[in-house]
Amino acid sequence: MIKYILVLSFVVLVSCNLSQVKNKTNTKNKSARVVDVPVFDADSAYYFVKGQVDFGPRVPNSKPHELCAAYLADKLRGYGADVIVQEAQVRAFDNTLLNAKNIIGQYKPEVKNRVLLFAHWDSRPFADHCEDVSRRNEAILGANDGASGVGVLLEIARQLNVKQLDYGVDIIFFDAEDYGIPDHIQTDYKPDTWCLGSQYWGKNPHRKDYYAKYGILLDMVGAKGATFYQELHSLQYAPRLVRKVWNTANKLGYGNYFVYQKGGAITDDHVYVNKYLNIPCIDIIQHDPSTSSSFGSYWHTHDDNMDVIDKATLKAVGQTLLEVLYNEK
Ligand code: AHN
Ligand code: ZN
Repeated sequence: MIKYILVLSFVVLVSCNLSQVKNKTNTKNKSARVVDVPVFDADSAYYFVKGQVDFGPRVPNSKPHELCAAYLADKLRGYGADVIVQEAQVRAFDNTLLNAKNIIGQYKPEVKNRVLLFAHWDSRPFADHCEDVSRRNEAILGANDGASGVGVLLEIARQLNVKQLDYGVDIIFFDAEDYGIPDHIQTDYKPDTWCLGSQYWGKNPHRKDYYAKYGILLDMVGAKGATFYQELHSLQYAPRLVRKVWNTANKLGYGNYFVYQKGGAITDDHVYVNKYLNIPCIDIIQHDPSTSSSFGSYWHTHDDNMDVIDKATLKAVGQTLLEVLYNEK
């Protein structure tokens, strides 16, 4: 009997101690900042990608381009953003005058502390990497190259409207990114023939002295099995932000997408935002070293349609971004 009591009291003692330890860790967790991060809805993002692609190719000076601009501005307005459509006449490599529209959605425009999120919304007027030479002068649908980044950002806009952040956010859809001189016309790479909308905005921001503490560009973020390597300009301009985003993605279990390896140095909209406004920016852009372009086999071809879009990839990028945004002060 005495033996039993001894064993029993030992058990009681140990469990008391255990619950004390448990309580201690609980109090510790309570004192740490616990943030409720919204759940990114990949179905919704997919629907926003399809909404754009359904207009057809969104090439400046075309009807689908005009209709899609109205759709994007309406969506941002519907999700509570203060919208400015910046009209910019820009000169393409072949001297065409493009009526470009940068679509800007501002959250809490009066707040000084800001973060900038951006993507290009135009699609390429050529399919210069298409195997069928006879179709190289046809515009592409750009489901991944263009629409995917915008789709993810529209879903984030929807979330920002549901649960407000304390700081300001700007979502910019840049135009005329993909009008760069085509490879089937000239092989000389002329970086400044790309990113015409962001170059214009960098020199003429929608607000005088515009500044954001950092910027994140999404480009080709919807393809099945996409991998995002750490782009070299991003590492140069904003190495800490690259680390923060990649670490966040890996913590959430998206390590198959966000790879800890260096990618290429890509001329993209973030370069001009860095260059003209000194806002440290990164580019989350697909890198596939097994393809000749490094952007995937469908890049700048007619295969860049809804078939390449995978909700799981949209989710990995969108949830990572929300996690970063809602943990930011
Ligand atoms: C080039 O490297 C030619 N362009 C990268 C920017 C880009 C084009 N993003 C989408 N299409
Ligand atoms: Zn492109």
